Formats: sequence, C-alpha cells, structure tokens
Amino acid sequence: MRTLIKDGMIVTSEHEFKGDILIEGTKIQALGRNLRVEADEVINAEGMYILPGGVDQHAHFSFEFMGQRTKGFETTNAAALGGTTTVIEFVNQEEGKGLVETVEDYKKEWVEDISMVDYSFHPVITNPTKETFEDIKNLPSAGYPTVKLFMAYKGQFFHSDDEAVTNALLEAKDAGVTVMVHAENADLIELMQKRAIAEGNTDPYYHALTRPPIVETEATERAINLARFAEAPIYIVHVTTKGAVDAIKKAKEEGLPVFGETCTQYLLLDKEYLSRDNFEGANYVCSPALRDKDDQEYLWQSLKDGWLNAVSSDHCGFTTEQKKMGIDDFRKIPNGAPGLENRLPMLWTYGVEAGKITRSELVDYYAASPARNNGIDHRKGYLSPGYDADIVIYNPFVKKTVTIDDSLNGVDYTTYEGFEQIGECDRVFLRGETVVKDGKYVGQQGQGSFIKGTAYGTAFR
Ligand code: DUC
Ligand code: ZN
Ligand code: ZN
Ligand code: ZN
Repeated sequence: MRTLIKDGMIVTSEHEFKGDILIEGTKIQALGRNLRVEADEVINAEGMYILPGGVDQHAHFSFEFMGQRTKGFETTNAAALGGTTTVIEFVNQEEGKGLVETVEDYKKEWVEDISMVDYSFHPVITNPTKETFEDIKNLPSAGYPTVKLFMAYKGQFFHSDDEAVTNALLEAKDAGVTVMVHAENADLIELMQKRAIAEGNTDPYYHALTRPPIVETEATERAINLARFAEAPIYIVHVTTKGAVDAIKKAKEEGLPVFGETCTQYLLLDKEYLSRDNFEGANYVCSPALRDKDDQEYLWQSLKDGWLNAVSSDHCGFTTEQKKMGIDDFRKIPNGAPGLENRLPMLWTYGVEAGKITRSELVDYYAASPARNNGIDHRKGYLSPGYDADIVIYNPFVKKTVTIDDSLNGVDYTTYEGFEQIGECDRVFLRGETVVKDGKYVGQQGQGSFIKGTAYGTAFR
C-alpha cells in the first residue's frame, strides 16, 4: 500500500516546508516537493500541517496508584485522536519480581493486544534491594533504557529515599540507563498535610497548599546533587515551578547532564481550579500540584530557552467516582489528571497560535525530544525516509470548544472542559495505517506494538 500526502506544510523539529510525503507500507519512503510517484491513495493536504506522530514519554494506563487503578490501554484511542502515536508507560515494580520481569508480565497482562498506539515502558523501583539495583543493567537489552523513582509519597510502597535514588544512579550510569525522578520532598508534604488535617482543612484545595513550590524545588536540587555525587545523568519529570527550573538551569550551565520535562496542565491550568465547588476541584488534584499563572509563563519560556526539553501529559484516567475516595480527606484523592488527547491541540492553540512557541518547537517538545530521551528516535519523532509512518495531518481551520462529549479518555470529565481549541488532527497514521480519519478514531484495539528503546538516550549525548 502506497499513500501520497500532497502539498502539505511539513513541520519537523528543525524547519517547515511545503511538500509531499510518500508512505510505503509501514514506513516513510520519501519526502520532497512534487514527488512524481504512483500511489493507491493521494491525499490533498493543501493548507494542512503535517507533523510526526507524538511521543508521550509520561503516561499512566492501568496504573495502580493510591489504591485505585487508572483506565487502561483500551483508552489509548484517546492518544491517537490527539495525534500521539507512541506512549511510554510507568510500571511499578511488583513485590518479589525484578524490574524486567515486572514489565514483561505487565506488558502481557495489560498492554499487548489492547493498545491502540505504539508503546514502551519505564520500570519504577519499589523494592530497593541489591538484586533490584543489579537488574538495572539488564534493562537496555530488554528495551527499557530508563528507570524511575518516586521521591514523593511517603508511606506508599513506591516511595524511594535518597539512598535508593543514589544506588539507582550509580548502577544506571554504567548501563546507559537514564534515571527519572518525581522530585518532591515527601517529609515536608507529610508535615504540612498533617497540620492541614488537624485544622480541619480537608478540601481538595489543600492538596495544592500542602505541596507548595518549595517541596519541588528542594527535592529537585537534592536530586541533582545526588546525580552530581554519582556522576550520573538525571531526568526530572513534570517540572512545574521556577525554583525547580532554575536548579536544572544552574546544573546545565555547569555542564551536568541534567534534564527536565513539563506537562500540558502546568502550562495551562492553575491551582484555583482545585477550589471548584461540588468536589470538582478533586479532578485537578495531581502531583506536583497546579501552580500559578506566573509559573506557567516561566515554563513556556524555559522550554524556549532549552532548560526543559519535552511536554508530556502525565495522563491518569481516574473517574470522579474514584476521586471520591478523598471526599473527606484530600490526602486520599488519587493523584492524576487525564490529558493525553489534549496535549497536541492545547500546545497548538495556547503555544503556537498564541505566539509562545513555533510549530517546529512544538514538534520537538511533543515528539522528537521525547523520542530521543527514550532511545526510540531511530523510529519515532521524525519525518524522514526510513522512519515509521506515524504522521498527523493537522487541520488548523477547525475551531471548537473542548468538551467531555467528544473525549475518548474513558473517564467522565476533562480538565480542559470549555477551553477553546484551534485545529484538530484530521488524519493520523500509525505505521502507515489510518487510525484517525476526518477527526474521528477509526482504528482497532491491539494495533499498537512494543517499541524497543536503546540505551544512552539524550542524557548521555
Ligand atoms: N502524579 C500524579 O498526579 N499522578 C500519577 C503519579 C504522579 O506522580
Ligand atoms: Zn510523578
Ligand atoms: Zn506521572
Ligand atoms: Zn478530512
């Protein structure tokens, strides 16, 4: 099967130009102006933008967290609809199992034959033993060149202390594995939570007030110092605030291999959403907490300046029913917000159309850079001959309002409800197959496949 996309504006992370793309089978065969080739289907893309399919390096499907499980890979059609063709999922190490073993089992049980987009994994260390740390060297050959630890969440089985983070860093560097950390000071959060509850402050808004920016700034600085000690690269996930960015910036200026991402919600939403009535604020409970408007501006600028290199969704599909676990105590609200399907259109609308970032920068943050970070940039994130034909035809003329009625996220709300949206994914190809057509999902469960990452991602270059 040969498909020719004609006369679109092709946007890569480096530049944009008007031209054609030829898809042959599952791969991009050729790019250029006026390609004179025969094809089974010719798509006139005049006026449209052609982007590589998105790579979301931070997602949680079928993720067991705070006693609840998020919606699973059966909702990854939401990713496709939002132009994301590869998701990278975090998998908590299971009791009594190694890292590789945990991920292999998880893949069989929750992902294979279900996922509608391509996928890869980040194992999460929950059992800080010698065997676990030794297992880090086995990750790259299994295709998982990253490992994550949670510095936050004291008392939860997935919490890690500084000793565990440091042991992981020491093992990971020789294996070309990038250590990722969720950096928040767990003790300080606990202290503030106890005080809030003692004063009878149980509402969702106190989630934000008991995890102020300093808890993230402190833990980010500490994580960077542990990496400095271990002489290892480190990747800080979901950076939300000035102090944390500044810590990364300072490390980078010293030449240290320190990296960070932010997420769509931290660019667009602020903590006042947590004060919404009727417990609706709970839908905005994610960690780190939503911040203030000035933090949003700082994050946009930090992407442009290169201090942060990717925008992820940190997608978590918890229903309002699940959120009610914390109706009397905000500490029990499962943390996380859905948003995978909104990542590209929101970045387009509030980044590109608002003049904050260029289209090429968008492509870098949402596809190319996450592909590089995770060692899948030999197949994903780029529009080049030989690459997987993961392609988005973005129609910039559509104007709509985000509503849960159009959502495939599988839960009963969207945190972007009521947001104006400019443009939509008119058509999306996953390895040459059409999974979105005329703005509607048309693919099938099980179409996604595992993408093996290679060691020594961005952090080591
Ligand atoms: N934060 C969230 O909001 N959800 C899942 C995990 C996390 O760290
Ligand atoms: Zn996290
Ligand atoms: Zn997360
Ligand atoms: Zn169409």
